[in-house]
Amino acid sequence: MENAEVVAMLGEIADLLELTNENPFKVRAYRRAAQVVDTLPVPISELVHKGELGSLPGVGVHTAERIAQFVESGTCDVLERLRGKVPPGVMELLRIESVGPKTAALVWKELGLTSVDALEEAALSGRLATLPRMGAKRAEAIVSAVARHRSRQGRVPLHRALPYAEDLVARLRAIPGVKQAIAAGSLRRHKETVGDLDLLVSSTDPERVVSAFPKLPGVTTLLAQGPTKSTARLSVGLQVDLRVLPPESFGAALHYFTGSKAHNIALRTRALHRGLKVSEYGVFDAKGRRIAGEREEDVFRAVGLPWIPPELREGLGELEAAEAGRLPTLIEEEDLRGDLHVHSEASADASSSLLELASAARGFGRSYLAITDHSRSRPLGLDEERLREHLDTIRWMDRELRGRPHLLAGIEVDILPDGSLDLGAEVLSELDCVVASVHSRFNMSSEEMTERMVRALRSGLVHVLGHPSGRLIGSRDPYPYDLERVLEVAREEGVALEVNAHPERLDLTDSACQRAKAAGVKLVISSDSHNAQHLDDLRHGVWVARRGWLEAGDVLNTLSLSELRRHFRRSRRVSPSTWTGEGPGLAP
Ligand code: DGT
Ligand code: CA
Ligand code: CA
Ligand code: ZN
Repeated sequence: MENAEVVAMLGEIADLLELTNENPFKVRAYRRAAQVVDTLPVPISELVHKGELGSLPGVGVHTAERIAQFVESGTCDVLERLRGKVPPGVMELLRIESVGPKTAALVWKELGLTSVDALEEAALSGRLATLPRMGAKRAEAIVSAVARHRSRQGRVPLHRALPYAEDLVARLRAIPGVKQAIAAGSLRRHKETVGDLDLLVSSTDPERVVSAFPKLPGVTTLLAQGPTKSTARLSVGLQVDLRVLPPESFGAALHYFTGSKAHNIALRTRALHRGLKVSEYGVFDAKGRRIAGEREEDVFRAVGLPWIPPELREGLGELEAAEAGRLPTLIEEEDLRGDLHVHSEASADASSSLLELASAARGFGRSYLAITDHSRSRPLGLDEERLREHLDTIRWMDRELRGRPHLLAGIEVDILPDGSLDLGAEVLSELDCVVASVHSRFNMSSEEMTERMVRALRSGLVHVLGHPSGRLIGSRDPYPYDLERVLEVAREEGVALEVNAHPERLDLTDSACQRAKAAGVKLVISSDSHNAQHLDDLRHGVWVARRGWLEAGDVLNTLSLSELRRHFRRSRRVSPSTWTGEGPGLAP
């Protein structure tokens, strides 16, 4: 059992409790427990089996019992009892942006709405607007949120799908006679969300694989089955297409099922011009002889091209680039030398100490780490006085660590609605790394939001614009803003844009990375970790960058610390006397 499943269970109980109007203390207890489990560095099932759940701070006896039950049996009594009280359609309402448990409870109790369709109908007919605290404007917002909800339905964020794909692939590899197994499709292209999993197996005994597949753990419903393929649904809702191929076709199938469809069509057209036919079984010449198929790179070679990384296979010019010898040398995780956006326990929503962060970063091979906690307008955020104390601690810890890794003193400073920064220029100009982000008032017009961001970029104090669009995958759309204008100003000011690697943010997106590069703007890939474990999230940002055709040279945190500091010095205009460019103990 994954910790994420326990987190989801606790969250669902909290939602159900709120919907049924139960004691807010209970609700909070479950939410806090969910947070604790989410940042647990070990599998929760281990703690359950050792009887150590009770030692977790923030998890009460009652909650611990529910968790243990859930880990043992896949469900628990409280969850089942509550599910019996709330129609599933009402829970579905919570997946709509701007509808929380309070609103869902209100429309359910007052108007008897138990489905997304009914909610939309009530909003359109004006019935919704008559409810207390509702009004025409909110009803209108709900109508458009429902439309967005529908358009993304069924797609799963990559990071949620990955563990299931990896688990199934490992189990398929263990079936006797299986030579290779791999997850293809959008997952292999590292798209931010996947529609379904496409698993490929190389075996000379397809029957054995196809009959073993439905019995694998987590596979619940068999939807279709043939001699070499199968489609099933997992208990978590994800659909899986399985294909078994003979070894001589495996490379061709891997290419075909990696897609994308647009890439495949472009490649097939190219092959046709050369008198060749490409299918999932191989590349065939005019006489029907197979000239490639066992290895994927041979498929490309057969049509006169070098192997193209899956992230580029979107039919957006990758064949032309390959033909011209101009494929980018895509950035790799190993190219990243540091992380420039990390929260310590000095942020209310984060939990690791400087030392924990430093040792985890060292374990991941990072040579520097910028500690960027929240500024004063966030709950319990740092004001100037507390920031200065925090700075001293960071500098002290940096000296203690002796470069393993280097700690940079930074901040994630709020960009206030008028575009000013949440802390004074003097303290900001002392910092090694200033990330500026929008965290409030998302509902501005595009013009206002663009102006707000431009003003922050023009401050001469900012190194990095954090999570530029504010979107959360599957739950919050980006606020409207003019990316081209922001890029233009960022280039003029020498400010980098962040690829926030938090797997629910991935902000900038792949295509925005490409536009940033075209506009001459540098990027940084940052984890935005709120816990030491999440420092590992950088790989998600690397995938986005690769899909955006970025090379190591486009990304600032591939630089050594001394190069990075030189770059940051050049880009900052405001330098008070205290700013010498070399903080104490921060020798490059
Ligand atoms: P997804 O599942 O929506 O996230 O996206 P994919 O790319 O994984 O798409 P999927 O699962 O429908 O199919 C897997 C691959 O199979 C797809 O990327 C390319 C290939 N494929 C599927 N249908 C077609 C087709 O009609 N023509 C061609 N040329 N290739 C196809
Ligand atoms: Ca797929
Ligand atoms: Ca599929
Ligand atoms: Zn932030």
